[in-house]
Amino acid sequence: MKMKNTLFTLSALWVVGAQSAVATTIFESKDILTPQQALGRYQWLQTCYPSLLIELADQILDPTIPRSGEQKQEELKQVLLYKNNQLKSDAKYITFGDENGQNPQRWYAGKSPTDSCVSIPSDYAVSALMIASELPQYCAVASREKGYEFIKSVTVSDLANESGATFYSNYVGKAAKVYKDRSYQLALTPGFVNNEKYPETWHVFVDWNRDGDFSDTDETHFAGVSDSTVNYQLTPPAGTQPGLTKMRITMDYLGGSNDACKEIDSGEVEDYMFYIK
Ligand SMILES: [Ca+2]
Ligand SMILES: [Ca+2]
Repeated sequence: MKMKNTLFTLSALWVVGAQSAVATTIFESKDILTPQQALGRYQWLQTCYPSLLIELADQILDPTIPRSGEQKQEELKQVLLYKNNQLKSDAKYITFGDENGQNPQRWYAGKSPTDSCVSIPSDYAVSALMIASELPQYCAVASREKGYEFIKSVTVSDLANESGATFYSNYVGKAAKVYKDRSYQLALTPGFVNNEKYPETWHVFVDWNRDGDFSDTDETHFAGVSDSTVNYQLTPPAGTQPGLTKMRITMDYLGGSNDACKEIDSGEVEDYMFYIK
């Protein structure tokens, strides 16, 4: 573990929120966490890299008060994450990067205490204290059947995610960077459980106006029907503003729906994040 010669002084730590992050290299790291995940990050560090937290505590807490290592960790946890014993909506968490604060290896620290301890890349260090970002609560949706087909891969802009079969997956933290005045080619690939292929219907929903739903004009995209990869050109509507939002993808053997909140019959639903620039 390499933490001794880090950027670990507060003056070198940027504190960034989702909005200001757009203008910095942190934008590129895409390490965007909800308050709950920020807590998970802290707990993961407590399990895997406790000395790193103690080092940070020594920077932040009053050095004239003697504390044990465990007390330092607990106090730092309160400072970063809690207010009046409640998890803060602007909870802070540690992110990592290379000496320029960038993430060329696409490495991410854990987001929950149960994530396994993976080593920090040797040329990485703590690069910033990030402010957690709470997306609106979107309508819940899932598929009824995942035993035949599923969403195997989603690619758009700099996002590429391969996955197995679930009824619903919420890929918070997996974000695609999207410039509001450009078009993007989405590639959507189905997977089949028994290697028997079926034509699948794809819908893509983006909350372009970031009001917490997928029901505004231009937010529903019918992407096509195929038993192999569907390519769909996605263009942000005129007037789209920069910021963080959500993309939902549904794949359904029985046709799916124009309604992003309607349960689908056989297939999968996956949610991602869009970082609109
Ligand atoms: Ca999947
Ligand atoms: Ca909307």
